[in-house]
Amino acid sequence: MAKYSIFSLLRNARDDHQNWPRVWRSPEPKDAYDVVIIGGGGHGLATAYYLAREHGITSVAVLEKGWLGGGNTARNTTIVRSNYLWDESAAIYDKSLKLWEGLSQELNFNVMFSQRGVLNLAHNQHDLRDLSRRINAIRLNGVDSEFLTPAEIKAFCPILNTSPKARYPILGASLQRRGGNARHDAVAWGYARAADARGVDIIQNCEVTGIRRKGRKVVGVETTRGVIKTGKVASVAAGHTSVVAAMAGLRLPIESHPLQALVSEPIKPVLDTVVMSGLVHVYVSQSDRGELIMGAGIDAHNSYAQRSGLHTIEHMMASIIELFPLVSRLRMMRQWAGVVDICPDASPIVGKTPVEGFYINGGWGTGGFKATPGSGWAFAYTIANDRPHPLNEPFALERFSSGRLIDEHGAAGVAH
Ligand code: FAD
Ligand code: PYC
Repeated sequence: MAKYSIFSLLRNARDDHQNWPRVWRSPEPKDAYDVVIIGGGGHGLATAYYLAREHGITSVAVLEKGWLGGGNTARNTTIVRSNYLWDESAAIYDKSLKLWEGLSQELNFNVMFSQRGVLNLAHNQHDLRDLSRRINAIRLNGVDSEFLTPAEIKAFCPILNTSPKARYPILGASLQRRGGNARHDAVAWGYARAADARGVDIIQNCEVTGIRRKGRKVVGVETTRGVIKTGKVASVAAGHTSVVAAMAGLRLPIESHPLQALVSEPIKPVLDTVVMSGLVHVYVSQSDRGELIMGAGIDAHNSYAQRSGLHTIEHMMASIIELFPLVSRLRMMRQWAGVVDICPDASPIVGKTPVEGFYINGGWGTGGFKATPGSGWAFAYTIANDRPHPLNEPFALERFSSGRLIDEHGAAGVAH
């Protein structure tokens, strides 16, 4: 792995970025691999890394139809937290949060993980009751969560409008101090570099167009760069989970929707936490560049178009100004969308499928960025051992026939 000193950084800067070493190789696809991963987002790359790191499986190809992290990994608003309601969710999201806490060191790549806290606001009695139920459930699972009064909220986040005269007054909030943000691209790049260094082939501009089966068993994939033989295919294709599953002959209980976000022009630091309000229906944090990053709910219609719309700007602006009057003076700079795959219970599908050798990791909906390390870690175990890890066992596809659903619509809060 390349080592960088301050001198090499200065020399490279003077070279106008010429002669920089490649951070990962760009190999031609081989004829066969032990494992083929479809999708070079954070989850796919993390899966490849942990396959190599934890299980010694290095004959792995990550096939990405576009560029690394160009999907939802690069389109999300980077909120990381583990304040979920049910035990199964707490276990996998908090495993992920613990991995986030050591990720920059683990990958030797600064993923800019910042534990600035995540506030969830309550605006009425119903919100308050729901909040206290959640705080208790979360703490029973050993995950940090605390209640803040309006005065404590004002001290923690002074620019919030905590006036009792507000149209939607803030009556309290839950705070997860260990939550926060990370730099989305860096997560993809860090995992890519570390996986590549362990021998994983990362192949961009290579779309999987078909999955070859012999009876009930997977034997390979068809791609825009030829056929690749393999006994194990792992789909990690957020936004297109159902499309890829259909190639293996499976129909999934997933709906795909656009989810939009936008950023303001950069301003001086004013917000050093993440604020979410399910009722006023907006969430916001400030990036290191100074932009306010905002989002709200999914578009109601199903679509594979990554297109944004005027109605969302209007909705988000009305909501954000209710909470933060100072935003009324700000100009908005960029708006975009990603396509999110949502299961009926708003929890993901991570595990084996009825097709031998075909594994699915998808349906993370609006909240999978935070799960990237934990999801990759558990999924790699599942692929390596051909059986689920206890962390992802509850998230099996069979739950939609057994009825053991894990309803986390409430934890998505703003986004659904
Ligand atoms: P992706 O990064 O989308 O990777 C999947 C890859 O598969 C893509 O690069 C795609 O090109 C590739 N692919 C698809 N089909 C094929 C094929 N046939 N062949 C080859 N490659 C293929 N989550 C949070 O936790 N916190 C947030 O604050 C948050 N905010 C969000 C805001 C927005 C606007 C959006 C859209 C999502 C947000 N999410 C958030 C959700 C989060 O982004 C996703 O759950 C997560 O990034 C999914 O990661 P991934 O690696 O699975 O997906
Ligand atoms: O999961 O925290 C989240 C989230 C916020 C916005 C979109 N997803």
